[in-house]
Parts: sequence; C-alpha cells; structure tokens
Amino acid sequence: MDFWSAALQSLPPELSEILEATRRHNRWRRRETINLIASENVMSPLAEAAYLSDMLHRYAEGKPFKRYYQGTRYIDIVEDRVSKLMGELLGGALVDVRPISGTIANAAVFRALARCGDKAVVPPVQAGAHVSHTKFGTLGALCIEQIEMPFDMDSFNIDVDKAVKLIESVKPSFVVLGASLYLFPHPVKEIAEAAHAVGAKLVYDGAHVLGLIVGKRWRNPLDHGADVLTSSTHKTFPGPQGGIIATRDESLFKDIGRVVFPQFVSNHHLHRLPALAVTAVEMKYFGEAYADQVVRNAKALAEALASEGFKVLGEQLGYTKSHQVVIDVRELGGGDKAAKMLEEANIIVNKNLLPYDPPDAIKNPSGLRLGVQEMTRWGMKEDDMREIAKFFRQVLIEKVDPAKVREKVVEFRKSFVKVHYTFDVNPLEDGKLILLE
Ligand code: DSN
Repeated sequence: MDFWSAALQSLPPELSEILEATRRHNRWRRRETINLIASENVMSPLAEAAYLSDMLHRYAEGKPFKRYYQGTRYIDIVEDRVSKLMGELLGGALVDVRPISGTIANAAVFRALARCGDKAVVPPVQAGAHVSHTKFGTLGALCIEQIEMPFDMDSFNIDVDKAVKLIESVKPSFVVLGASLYLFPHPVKEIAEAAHAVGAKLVYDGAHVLGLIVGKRWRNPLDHGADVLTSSTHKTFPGPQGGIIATRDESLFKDIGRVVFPQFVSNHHLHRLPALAVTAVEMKYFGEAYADQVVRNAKALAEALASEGFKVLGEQLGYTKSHQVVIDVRELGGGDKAAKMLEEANIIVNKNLLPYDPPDAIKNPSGLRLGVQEMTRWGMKEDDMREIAKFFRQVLIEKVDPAKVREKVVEFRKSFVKVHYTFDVNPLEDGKLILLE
C-alpha cells in the first residue's frame, strides 16, 4: 500500500473524503484533462515549491521596510525585489504587488480615481467586461456609474469614433479598457487621448494578456497612453493567484497605494510573493518564447476548429491575436450544453456570452471561450492544437459518446506532464508532492 492510501485509512472519514477529493482533483486536472479555461494556468514546480514557504503564516501590513509588524526582514527583501522585477518586465513601472486579486487591484484603482456618484466608461459586458467593471460588481459596490462603450462587430473591437464621442459627452472620472473575452488589442492610444482631453484617466485591465505583454506579443498599454495597468498574475502570466497595479506616474502610484492598504487589503497573502518572483524571472528568460508559442497555438486551434466545421469568431481578422479562441455553438445546442458535453470528454472550457447575445442569455449563451496558455505551458504545439480540434468535432458535431473520446484525451494528455518555459530545477520531483501520489 502506498503512503497516501495508508494515510487516508488512518484518518477520520470526513477528512479522508476531503483529502481524497483533493488528490483526485489534482490527478484529473493536471494529468487527464485538456484545460482550455482562458483565465487559468499552472506555475512551474520551482514556483510551487517557493509558494509553500513559512510566509504563508505571517503578517506584513504596510510597505517593505515600513511595516506595522516585526519579523518581516526577509519578506521585505522579497516584496521589494518582486515589485522591481515586475516593473522591469513592464518596460519600467512602479508596481504594487499587494492586491490579492485582479478584482482587488481594480477596486483600489477605481476608488483612488473616483468618488461615489462619479462615472466610468467601460467595455460592454457581452464584449468581455470583467464583472468588477460593472454595476453588479466592484463599480456597483463603490457606487460609480457604469456606462458602456459601443462595440463594433466587424472589427470585433471597441467602436473608436462612437467611444470618443461618448467620453466627450459623459466626462467620466476614468475609462477602462482590457477584457475577459479578448481576441484583438483595444485601441489604447485613441481612447487615452479622448480620456485625457476630458481630464479622465485610462485604466487598462490586462489580466488576460499580462503574459503576452511581458512576452512582447501584445502591446504594452503603458507605452500607448494608459495611466495605470491592473492585472491578476495567473492567466497568461503563469504565476500564483493574485493581483498587481502598475503605473509610471509616481503621484498616482502613491495615491493608489494609500487606498490598497488600508482600504482593500490588510495583510496581503505573503506566500504569493516568492512564487511571483520565480515566475517573473522565468518570464524574463523564457517569456518571449512562451508568448510566441501561445499566440501561434491560439491561431492554429482557431484555424483547425474552422476546418473541422465550427463557427469561429474573428475570421475576417485572422481569428485571434491573443491566447483566446471563441466559437459560436448556438446551432449545436448553446454554450451550456456544449461545455458540459466537452467536460464529459475531459476537455474543460467555459460557456461565454458573445457580443451579439442578449445580456439575459447568461445561463445558455451562444459561445465557448477557449484559451491555450496552460496547454502551451505543458508543451503543446500547433499539431497538438489540430488534435484538440478533432476531439471537439467528435464530441460536438459527430456526437461520439464522450466517454469514448475521454479515453483518447487521457491517452493524448500522457505526453504532456512537464511544465515548459522554466528552469531545469524541480524541487517537487515532477509534481509528486502536489499530486500526493
Ligand atoms: N472571470 C475570470 C475569467 O475571465 O475567467 C477572470 O476573473
């Protein structure tokens, strides 16, 4: 009997059930599924090892070297260095690494830029605005009015002329660009000029594309007029779950920092920081190769899905320039049914509203959103994307029994067990500690 099975037998049943479910999750999601959730990724074994440090027990309110607690001398070094590393990756920026998520980063920036009753112009929800950009989420909680920018279906992008006119007439406190459904870069320069002309700031939510920005395969919004970049650190940027705020404006950085703490974080979950530092250094050395393969894989998957008979959005524009591919499965029963069928075959995706869906289609929207960043980290290339497209066809078009496709998916996945674009150092013995094997 292996260590794990013996340990489970000696534990109370309620605990062994939870730990067994955790072990099964690990095996299933890391070894047996094709994960195409566009907002997820995996850290390297080195980053995972760094994540499991004593810092996860400690407190360090405040900023490095100016704390409200004793015992932080090494935490200060890590936080100071990782902020600088992230700033370098963004072409020179001041970076606050304390937000514990992208939503908290947005909350702090929105609060620093606007008071209750002010207005914000944001992308439309169906075209990918994150929930924190909306009246249902953070904007609503801060009582800032949400005003949606017009979207142009032909360019699959913000309608620049109409958005500029809207900003001129609304005179918001800030404008948000960046999205969660995101195929082509938003017009940062034009919208920044319009925002600045009415005294508004431009906030760019780069959560989905941070890894592509630092890998130089997506425009850095700070180079094109955005005043501040918010992001999570675990989507295309393959770090621990968490958030950052970056800006080149020293005075804005100070104003935002005074809101981050004490208004939106007290302690900031310190164990993220060494893992974020490892990921930042990995991205410094391997980020361009990784980001390059991500965008190649996304394009290859889009083209392959189109040739397998799927309606892939963005065809006139080359399908995608990001890590995402979007398909319309309305005629195949809708996004809800399609996502569940794919899960039966161990292919994990999420259903998604499309820009032309009515907002109340949220339970069964037309679309599926696919992201290739995690499978790229596991070493997949363009040919593998073509195999994945065949699995999609078998499940959703040919209606092959998903259990039969699942067997093929599990077999296919066996070739991809090592995280790429990282150093050849593996303190976890190929994930054994994490997998609890
Ligand atoms: N809602 C997440 C997503 O895009 O999947 C981001 O927080």
